[in-house]
Amino acid sequence: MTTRLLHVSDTHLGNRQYGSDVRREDFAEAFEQAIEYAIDENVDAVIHTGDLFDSRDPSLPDLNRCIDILGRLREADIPFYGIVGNHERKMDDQYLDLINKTRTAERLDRNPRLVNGEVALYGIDAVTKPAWHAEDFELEAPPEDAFTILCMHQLLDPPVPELFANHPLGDVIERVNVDLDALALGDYHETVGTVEEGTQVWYAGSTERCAKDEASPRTVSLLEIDDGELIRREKELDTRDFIHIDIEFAEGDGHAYAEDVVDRHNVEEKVVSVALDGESTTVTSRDVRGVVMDRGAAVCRVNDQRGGPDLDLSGGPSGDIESADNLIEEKLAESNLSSVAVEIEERVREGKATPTGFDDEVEEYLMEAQDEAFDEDGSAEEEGAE
Ligand SMILES: [Mn+2]
Repeated sequence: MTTRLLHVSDTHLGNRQYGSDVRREDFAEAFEQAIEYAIDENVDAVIHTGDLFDSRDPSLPDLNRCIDILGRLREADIPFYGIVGNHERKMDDQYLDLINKTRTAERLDRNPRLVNGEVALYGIDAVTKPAWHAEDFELEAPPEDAFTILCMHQLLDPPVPELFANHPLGDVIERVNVDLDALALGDYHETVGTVEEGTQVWYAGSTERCAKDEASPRTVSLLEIDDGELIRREKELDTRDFIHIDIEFAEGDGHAYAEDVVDRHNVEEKVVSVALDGESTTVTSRDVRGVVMDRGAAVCRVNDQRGGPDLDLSGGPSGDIESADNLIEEKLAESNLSSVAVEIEERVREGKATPTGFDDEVEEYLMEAQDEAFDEDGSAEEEGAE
């Protein structure tokens, strides 16, 4: 028997990239394309490795749209299995749980879901950096002879280049108690893969460009599992083109000059980023945006670097400023807190007080943690330093 799965990831539904509703629609359409492909290919199931939504509070229209698209899968009798990514992660219930109630999606966990009686799917939601060292990677044992696939949403090296990765891949392979045949990953938006100690490891990539440096084609991965062997093929999605235009101004260059430079490019229906360099002139970035949009661009973003000192912003905050949450988690990870402290910090940061308030909630949580740590058999749970 052959089992065929479609691996989709990082769809970021609701992303109004560059403040554009056109882009928001693009993200929905890319997801739609992936799901249509799953239906055309009549796969046995779709797996999604997180960041289904771009934010932890997706709008009602985004949620509705998502359920509509997933409804088509359901009509085709194809189950959709997902995990929670860092972008959409909430403290308690997840939007995926809500969608689950419409019976169009199911959340993977540490118990295997069997597809065709031969492929065991597991899922571990995105683990924050500070919680990583205390995370429990224990999975329920799979049925004998099952092909095991674990879905996660983390930046692991390899195949993610060390510079962008958060943890070594070996961490996962070592800490998971089950013999994994495959590790299907999300979070990294490029399509890359590797093999480690007999485990096939790969990222399906995002379905739309979340940043202009995500230049390569967006893909989903078609998995064919036959007799314990996995063959993976990438399917390219048809997404909107990005184009970059540099306009170097000399003194006295006016509107006509900007038009000339723009006219050397076909901007129609594209996402256009323009960098203005050189001398400050009377032409404003708004003027340039007008020129580009007049020529039929879908979205235009202008970065005016004229006149000022030559700043190299490539490594710093440009279009995609790292979120404050990331920076906080970065610092917390360095302080090596216990899982209890990490959880409390997260609840405070999410800032959603229960009706009884934070005091009671935290107190209750601490009591539970205490009970758990010093339970009857006297075995204190191993944790990092408080
Ligand atoms: Mn993502």
